[in-house]
Amino acid sequence: MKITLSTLAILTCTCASLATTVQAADQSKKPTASSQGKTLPPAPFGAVPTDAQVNWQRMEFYAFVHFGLNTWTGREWGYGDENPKMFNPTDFNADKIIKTFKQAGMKGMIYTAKHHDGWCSWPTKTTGHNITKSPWKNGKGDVVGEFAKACKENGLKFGTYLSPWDRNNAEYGRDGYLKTYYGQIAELLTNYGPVFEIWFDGANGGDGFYGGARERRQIKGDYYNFEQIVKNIRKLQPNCIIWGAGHYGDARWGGSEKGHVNYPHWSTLSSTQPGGGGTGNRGGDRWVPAEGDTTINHAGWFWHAGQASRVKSPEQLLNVWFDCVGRGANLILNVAADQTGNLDPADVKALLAFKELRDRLYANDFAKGAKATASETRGNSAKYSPANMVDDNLDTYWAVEDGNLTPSAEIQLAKPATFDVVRLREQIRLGQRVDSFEVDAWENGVWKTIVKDGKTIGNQVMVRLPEPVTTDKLRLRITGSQATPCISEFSLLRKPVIIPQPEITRQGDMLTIPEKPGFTVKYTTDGTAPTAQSPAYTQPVPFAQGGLVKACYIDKEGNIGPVKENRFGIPKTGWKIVSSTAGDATKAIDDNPKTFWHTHMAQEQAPPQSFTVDMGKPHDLTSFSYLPRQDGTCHGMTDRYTFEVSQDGKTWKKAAEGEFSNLRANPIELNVNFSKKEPNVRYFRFTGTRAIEKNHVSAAEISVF
Ligand code: FUL
Ligand code: CA
Repeated sequence: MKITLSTLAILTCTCASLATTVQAADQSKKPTASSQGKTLPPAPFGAVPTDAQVNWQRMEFYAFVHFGLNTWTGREWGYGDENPKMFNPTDFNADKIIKTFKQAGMKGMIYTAKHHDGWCSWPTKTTGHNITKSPWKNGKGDVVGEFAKACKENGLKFGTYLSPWDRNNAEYGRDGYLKTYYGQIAELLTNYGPVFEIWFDGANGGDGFYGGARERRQIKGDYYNFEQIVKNIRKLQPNCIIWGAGHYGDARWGGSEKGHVNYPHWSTLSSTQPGGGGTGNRGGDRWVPAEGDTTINHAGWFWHAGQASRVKSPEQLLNVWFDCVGRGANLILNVAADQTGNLDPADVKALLAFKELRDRLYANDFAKGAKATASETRGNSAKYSPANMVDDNLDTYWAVEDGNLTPSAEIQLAKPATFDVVRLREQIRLGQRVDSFEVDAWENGVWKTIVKDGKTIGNQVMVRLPEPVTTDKLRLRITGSQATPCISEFSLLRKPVIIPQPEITRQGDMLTIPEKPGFTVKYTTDGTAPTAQSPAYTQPVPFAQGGLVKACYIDKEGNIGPVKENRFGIPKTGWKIVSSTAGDATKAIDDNPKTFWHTHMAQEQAPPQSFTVDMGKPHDLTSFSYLPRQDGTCHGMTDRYTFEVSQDGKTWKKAAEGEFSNLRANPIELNVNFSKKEPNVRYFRFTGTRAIEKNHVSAAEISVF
């Protein structure tokens, strides 16, 4: 990765108009880097981004769309034997979806052209398991093409996800598949115009259909030959950001499927130090910035029936924003399309409310245009003036002499401002340099430190203050850096005041919604949206049946906050464990997500392990759910299960069996719909038949609906 002449030209552009705000630096000091009377910019430090990476990091926010056969089966990972005939959206309109993304401030979208199930959503020549076999548009459809076109027409960038793991392909795990896979990459990068990013998912190998073999296939680390894949992509689309791809890609995973990235945060990775993923490696030799990925809906990556009750609140999304974009990473937010081919209205509502919160956050940068002075200015030159930090221009920056690793600068605002977010940005074209910083506010005639122990800055850092601060003068102190710091931006923002969204919990037969000072709580149990006229919550509410509960806070002015929906299963009061093969199964039916049933690591407690429940009375059931343990480990999480039902505890019937997918990366509650309603069920038996880690079985909660 090299810094090009054109980027240097941008970096050294003259900002003469800003010269008046520069305080005279120490005249006795000689610029360390000058040539024929001109002050040279600081030399790049360590790994630096390519132009394509800089442009990509400036996008900040784009959509992920998971849409394929799983949308019809309700699975998160298809096995590979799904019938392409299922794919038949009644009302798919790419333009409408992309317009929503645009309205939400997203700069692009990435579509799952092929997920792990191997079904290709474009008319590929590489496999018959594709959209030409689907009834949609009489086999003439091309979802990739429609999304690419809609992106182009609406000014968004188009990207694609192409799962390396292919549970359909008979040759998967052998040489034969590689040719197919390379062919798919080539088709996607040749036939659909510019692709801004291609995603190579890390979930690889395991059991699958594999052309009918129905077996487990493990692959070795270098099976796909990503070095070669990357070379091929560079030829086809040199500006395409390659996500993942072992040690050869341009961008890395943020480290969780919650969208968060860690702090301190480095955009660099080291070829010699393994790990680093979430935080990156300080002083790493490759510029590989992070992308935080998450879904707007707790139900998973694909659309699932009834998921409206699991959408994230605008406030939760804003917190993701701070923990991702606010740490210098990009955010890819999944908004899945449903069986009609539309986005879920509940998701869209949250997405647009989230946009409004960001608009309010960015409405005023109180530091913009402030008078800036510094302990030192490189070459005493306007090009490196501290005023460049408050000019709302990412290309200009404040710099000091080489060797000065701990400079400071002050900004004087025209009038006092109240803010609770401090944002700083480095000129990343010159590498990531700063190790630590602090920020002081001038309050009552003294400096008060408002940001203590700030660590990395990099592409950007947004520090949320515990309380709003009011002042008209601030000081930035860089307290440690690897090379002379180059600071592009220093901003002061105010978080929007948000009406929170309530949490609704159930213990036994009673619903609880926390009350908040300054708000009334309104709720409904009949499926309608709560309004000012709905019942007010003042004490736990009896709720003996399962079903939908909705609640919201209303402030003193009558503003209604975001509505929280919860879908509760059949109440667990009176349930009894009839038998269990091992462990304390009451922990899986105690309505407490923190406690969990588990068997032990002993031969006789290895999967399959099961427990049987007597619900005390009969219910008509349509689905059940499995909540994996929530304590941060995957031990005993069961990725294969059977679920049996009985009316009398003697005659049993299998109501469902299958796979829980993606538990390791995204351990959420997974719902399984029965193929038909099971009437008068009084007993059920859950069996975990395989564990993803350690040879025993665990479950935090089993619920029925
Ligand atoms: C994961 C996959 O296994 C999930 O299904 C999803 O596509 C997510 C974005 O990446 O690793
Ligand atoms: Ca529990």
